[in-house]
Amino acid sequence: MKKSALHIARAAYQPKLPLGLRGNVSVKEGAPTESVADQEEIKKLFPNTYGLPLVEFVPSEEKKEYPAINVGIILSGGQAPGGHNVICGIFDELKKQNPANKLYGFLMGPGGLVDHDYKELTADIIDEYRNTGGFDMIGSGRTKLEKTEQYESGLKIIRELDIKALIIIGGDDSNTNACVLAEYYAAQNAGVQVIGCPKTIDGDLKNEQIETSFGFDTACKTYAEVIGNIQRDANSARKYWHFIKLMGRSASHIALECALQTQPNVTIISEEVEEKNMSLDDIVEYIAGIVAKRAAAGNNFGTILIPEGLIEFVPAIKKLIAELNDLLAVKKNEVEGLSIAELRTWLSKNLAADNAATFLSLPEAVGNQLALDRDPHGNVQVSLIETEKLLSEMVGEKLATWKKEGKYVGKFAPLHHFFGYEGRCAAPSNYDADYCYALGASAGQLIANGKTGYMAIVKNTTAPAAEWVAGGVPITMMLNMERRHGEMKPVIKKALVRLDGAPFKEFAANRETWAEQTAYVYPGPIQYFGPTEVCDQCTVTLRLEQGK
Ligand code: FBP
Repeated sequence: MKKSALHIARAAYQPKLPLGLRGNVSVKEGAPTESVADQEEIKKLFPNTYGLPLVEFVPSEEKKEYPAINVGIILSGGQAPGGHNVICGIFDELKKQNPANKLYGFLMGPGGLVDHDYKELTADIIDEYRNTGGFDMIGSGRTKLEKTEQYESGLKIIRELDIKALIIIGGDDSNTNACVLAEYYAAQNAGVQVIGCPKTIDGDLKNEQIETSFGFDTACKTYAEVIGNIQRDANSARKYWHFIKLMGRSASHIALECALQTQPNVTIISEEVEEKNMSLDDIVEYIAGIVAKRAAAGNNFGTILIPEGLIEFVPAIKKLIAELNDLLAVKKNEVEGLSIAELRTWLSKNLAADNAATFLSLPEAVGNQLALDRDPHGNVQVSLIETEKLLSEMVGEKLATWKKEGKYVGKFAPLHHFFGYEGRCAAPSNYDADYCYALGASAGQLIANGKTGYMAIVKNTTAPAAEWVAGGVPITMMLNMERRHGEMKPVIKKALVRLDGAPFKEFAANRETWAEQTAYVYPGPIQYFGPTEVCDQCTVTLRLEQGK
């Protein structure tokens, strides 16, 4: 691999570890835990992994002897900056425990475990990837681990490679599956531990125990850099309205964080749209109102941030998707093999009247996306829906109507952008490089201490890294029962933007000023070398959430 100068310089960066993971480590165990809701049902479903205590790693005087073990890892789901550092953190921790320990990477996601596709990760491979972005060391995939045959096939290769523990690095769905797998192997007395690790740029895998998911920091900083660049261009040329769709499948954390970092003229937060029961037309009217107001002040330009999951939060569309999910799952046999035109006709007859009307009112391409292409976890592939174009078209139409009515609307020239894949493999910021490395080391310690059904966590990350606190949380503690495809399932509760939370409140207190004035902030590119106030800051979201 030909290396850039940054790649070479960055390889020498030694991620900082919390004090508790630096030397000899001992474990502090808390009281038994409960799931966040539906305790009786979750306890019944996870008899072997329910109620375990929280654990924290603290410095110790005693040097422990660790028997040699083999460990397997899987990268699951969408890429997120810092994944390689999790693997490096696991590798270094395992080698620190016992140089004879071995690490195997299953290739291209959970499918690699099922299909027995793997490679041993040796020091020379690991060193190539220190502090780099991407998941290309072993690749990732979205195969859902949910069937007994898959667990058994996995067990076969686990036995063959004499693997003692499996680490699944993934988002809420993948960690839910890790929990189910941990319970399955525990119930079988298979002697295989399963540990999860919180990954996703979307930032929606967080709760009392998980401060943030890794990759969110770097992805937001990468998007904020280009949004800032666009804003500087907009403010220089003063002739375009930029509609910018941002990744984040369901939650609007990325859009909110980017808004806090760059102060654009408009930011739509899906969770607010749902809460206020806004229709698509309400959103369009809101945006058009700001366009017209700025035009009246001579500003025929601006920036608009749109979360990619917006469409799913417009209440009428959410209701439609819920029925589509159930209907397409229950009537699978009837719809299999239908062409898209036939499926549209079938749906217009089989959906409830109000949902059918919503379905048919949507532009055909959007309706088709909702009815068709789900990922293996059943998610609507919102990254493929061009919400930014849909909204700008509708805003253009609204402004044209207002113009006909005699209202001054100025000139409206929209441009479209989608920032998603551009940020998922960026070289991790110092925050993500350190956070991921510590998560990896923490996962290694959870294994050494015989834990299963746990997720590695690192807390207090708004403080300097030495003061971070590493440990583990039983995954069952984060579960609740939710309806998925017509059935109640135990799942990790997804963290959406809280409208009563400090980040949203900060945004809401300022958005009117940002709409009318041109109050852009230009964050510039992520800095890896330099003063700590430039290089080592966490997200504004995390800082505000922690009242810092
Ligand atoms: P994860 O939830 O697996 O981390 O993926 C997040 C994400 O980047 C979303 O923001 C986006 O909607 C989706 O992945 C895109 O998926 P794909 O990579 O399959 O196109």
